[in-house]
Amino acid sequence: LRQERRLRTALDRDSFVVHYQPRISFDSGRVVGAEALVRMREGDTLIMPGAFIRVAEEAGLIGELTRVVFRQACRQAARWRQGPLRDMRISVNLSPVSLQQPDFIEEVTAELAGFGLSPDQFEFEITEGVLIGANPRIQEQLDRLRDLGFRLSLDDFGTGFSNLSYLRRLPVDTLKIDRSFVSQPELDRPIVEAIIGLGRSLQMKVVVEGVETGDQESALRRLGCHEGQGFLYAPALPAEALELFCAERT
Ligand code: G
Ligand code: G
Ligand code: MN
Ligand code: NA
Repeated sequence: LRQERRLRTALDRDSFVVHYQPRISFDSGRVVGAEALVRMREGDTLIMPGAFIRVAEEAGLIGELTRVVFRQACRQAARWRQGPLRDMRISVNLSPVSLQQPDFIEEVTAELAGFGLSPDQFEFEITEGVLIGANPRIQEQLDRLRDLGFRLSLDDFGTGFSNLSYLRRLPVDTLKIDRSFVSQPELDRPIVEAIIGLGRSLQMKVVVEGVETGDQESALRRLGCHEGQGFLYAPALPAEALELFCAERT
């Protein structure tokens, strides 16, 4: 309950900041996108999402939090639109709870329109867990998002026991291999190879999270991953720091 009150207060005071972790193409070495990762500001400290996302879901506040994050991401995309980062695609994490909210799609399309942005500048990351129940409502919402032009990715892939026949019917573009197979403690080659094979045979892009060393990067590239994210490149950064990071890499 105390956690819930902190969250409520933070929402009332608009105390959330979004940081952006770059996603790198293994082909070109360039930044092709960034994942929006929310932090809660309390005084001088930034609280990481692991400490409050679950609370938000349980307290019925995740819809509001997602709205706050998506709005900040839109504001940022609209700024980046004007300069060298104009092609940056922003990935926003979606809780399965948001997908079940009836007006969710109307809200995001209205928000985009308000900023003059188009859906193809955004990707939604959905955790593999949404596949467990093969929920027709979720499938329908994902189809609608895809039809509107949003990209969709399955996050934390490999940890959620997904129903593979259901995976085939989902309008998902990208698999994000969970970082636990990459760097904790080392590359789990058989699992990573299997996921890459699955993704490629379903014509999906395969992105790997948690890339921490150059050796991991070369191995992953050889195995056929398309893009990577991780501390080898950068942690999640404030928007201005991401701009500098991109400027230094090109
Ligand atoms: O920022 P950090 O690396 O600690 O993120 C941990 C996890 O928190 C991420 O893997 C992601 O799943 C989740 N997360 C971060 N930001 C958001 C958000 O805006 N919405 C939701 N639903 N989850 C988020
Ligand atoms: O959406 P997701 O839960 O996967 O969010 C990414 C999380 O992974 C964030 O909490 C981020 O801080 C963390 N992370 C990002 N890159 C790395 C990395 O290279 N190594 C490790 N250990 N964690 C990472
Ligand atoms: Mn994610
Ligand atoms: Na993940």
